Amino acid sequence: MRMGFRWFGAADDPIPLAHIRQIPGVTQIVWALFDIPAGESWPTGRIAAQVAEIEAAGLRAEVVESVNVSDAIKIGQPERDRHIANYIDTIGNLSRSGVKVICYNFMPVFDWMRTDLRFRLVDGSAVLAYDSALIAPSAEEMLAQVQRGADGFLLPGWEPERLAQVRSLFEAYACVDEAKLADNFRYFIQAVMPACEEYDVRMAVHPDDPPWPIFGLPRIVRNASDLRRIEAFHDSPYNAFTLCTGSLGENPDNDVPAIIREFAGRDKAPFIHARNIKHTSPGSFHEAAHLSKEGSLDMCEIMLAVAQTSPESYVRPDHGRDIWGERGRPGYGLHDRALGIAYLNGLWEAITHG
Ligand code: CS2
Ligand code: MN
Repeated sequence: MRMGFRWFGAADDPIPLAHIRQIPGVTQIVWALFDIPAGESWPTGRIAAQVAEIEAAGLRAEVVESVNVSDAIKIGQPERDRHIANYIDTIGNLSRSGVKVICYNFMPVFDWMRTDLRFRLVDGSAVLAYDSALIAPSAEEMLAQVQRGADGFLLPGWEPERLAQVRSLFEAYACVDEAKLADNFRYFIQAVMPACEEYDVRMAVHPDDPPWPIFGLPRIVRNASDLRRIEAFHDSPYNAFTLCTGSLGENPDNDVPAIIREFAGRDKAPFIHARNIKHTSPGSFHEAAHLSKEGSLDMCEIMLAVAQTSPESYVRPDHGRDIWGERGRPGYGLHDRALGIAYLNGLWEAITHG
């Protein structure tokens, strides 16, 4: 297991690299150039500067999350070939700075979705929560709702400047059903694979979060059979998955340890997001501390599955709670993610101890 920590860059993340360096076992920073729009290529100089900053703090920078895939690629619009050429450029540029894994997603319009960014647990900590009863009937009503509860932070994809595009994006997706989205996904994967194989950079798609359709938009990275379909686009270790235990586990029908065993067992899981969630009612959940008994997932079984099938995978804690008075970027505070790492390290040591 190569333990990592997601970091949003010196300008945007209140957590300094020096503090991350002090979490036992962390060797990797999971990073991105967040200001470059999807579809554009990442310049070599910017990449090298960011990697140098991370390495100067005594950490490595082998995992990028995310190089976002543009909606033009997902919809199959004419600009997609230019965007794919830029993506290929980025793959080459990242490889020259030692990047080994690119995490990305293939969700239309939005990244993850929650209805509450500061849901209070009985112990006073705050977590991200999703209550299907609170999902507004339209994306615009949802935005107003999210903004009210967001404390200045917004869900990814819900930035106010993007709202203007949201309506036209919804129109553009009107003709994209699951089959069409899967075709466009196949087209993308088949186009980037030669570069991944040449440059030794593994693509690792993140599951949809939540793993079911929202606002009538198709979602096709939800469960084991979806992952098998994606694997068949191009069967290679370079066409792989970020197995996010929380996202997959939000659907109680997904047997997360079995999914890890299946795909990591075929060398398709270079990156694991370890997170616990608690099911509350059908279609609803809140996030939880990493400890198994705080949520609905068996984190010990999950780490055992990783240890037995892909012990070299990169792992990071996924979202953490806000605790001890910290008011972090929702899901991305320091304290609870550090606690999560300490716990995952403990499981790992116990599981792998000779
Ligand atoms: C992440 C996702 O914060 C999170 O939940 O796991 O946003 C993830 O970075 C993207 O979906 C991957 O592109
Ligand atoms: Mn995740």
